[in-house]
Amino acid sequence: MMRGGKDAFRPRPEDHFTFGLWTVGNPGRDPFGEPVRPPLSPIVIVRKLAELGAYGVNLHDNDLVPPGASASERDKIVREFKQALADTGMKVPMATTNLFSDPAFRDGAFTSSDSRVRAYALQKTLAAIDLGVELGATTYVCWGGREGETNAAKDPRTALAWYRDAINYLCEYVRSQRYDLRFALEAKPNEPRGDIFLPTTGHMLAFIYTLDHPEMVGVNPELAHERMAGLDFSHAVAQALEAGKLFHIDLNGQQVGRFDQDLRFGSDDPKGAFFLVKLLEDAKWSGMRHFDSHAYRTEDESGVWDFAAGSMRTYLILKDKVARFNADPEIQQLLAELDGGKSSARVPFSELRNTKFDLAALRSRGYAYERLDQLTMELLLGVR
Ligand SMILES: [Mn+2]
Repeated sequence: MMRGGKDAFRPRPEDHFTFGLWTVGNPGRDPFGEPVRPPLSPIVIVRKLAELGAYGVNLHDNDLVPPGASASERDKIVREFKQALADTGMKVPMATTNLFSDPAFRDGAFTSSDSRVRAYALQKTLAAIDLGVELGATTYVCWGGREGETNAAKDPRTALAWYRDAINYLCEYVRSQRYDLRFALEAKPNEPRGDIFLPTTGHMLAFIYTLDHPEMVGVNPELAHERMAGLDFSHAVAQALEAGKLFHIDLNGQQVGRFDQDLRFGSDDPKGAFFLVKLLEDAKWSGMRHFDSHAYRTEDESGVWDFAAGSMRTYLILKDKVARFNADPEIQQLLAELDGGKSSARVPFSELRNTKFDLAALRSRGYAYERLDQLTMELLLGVR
């Protein structure tokens, strides 16, 4: 639907935009510099995002409950957070576990060489699953941030078997508790360390079918992570959608071949962002549009809210461009002609061996993709 009027690109809860507490809450730390912004409390984040039109927030266990909190401290924090959710109508559709900050996870979590670390990682994840379910989450994301340090230490086949055991164990736990919860595995090729096991969404998809309960496990593709690997993000998302495995998605911006930039959605490669939005909207995908990104390190708090509002606004602008693309007579005419126009008929499989093809015509035809792509660019650049 094309939008109009002064509120044309104003986000609404029904647009299903969500942010991690860790995204707008990012204090601007980097490997060479200390934090530049004071921490924002989860309650402030919930209230401000609700004002901006978001649907909900997602969290790692430790984004809400600091490590080492007592049971009574935890309960107080969770109670106050739930009150903020109730006051604003904000939801928590997804939760995850921090399995990378604690020095105990220096060799990874589910694939650490130390079986005690692997067991602790599972224990921490069970507690985080309980917290997520208590807050209403129905999707649980697993990102193995530090899995895969050095090949001198372990046979990668063994590490993958440990990884599989961990996900199988977590699925059994969810089944035993009768939780309404599915897992979404998030791939990343590198960072914080040189290599991470299961580096792309395609690797994750293949891994899922080796699990005991593949029906409980899908993927959480992240734009920046596929782009870091130099891949077309829309292709990864399409494969997940087509397999019925797109359980969640992380939107942001990223230049190929750089450090993990986590830029504002659409701020880099707007054309790639457009084709992603087109894919999700054409597929009528009903999931959350989650932003896993953060504001430039230059920003103060008001810059953080500009970043959050901009992320949602860009998505809605691109969604409007998708509607324009789908309604553009010249673009649609070019698309309709691709398969030889309306007069062409598919060759029935039974007649394939005896069909004569006009190879001279097939060899010399043009596809008009230059014109199609230019029309797309003109639409995106605002002159069409
Ligand atoms: Mn992510």
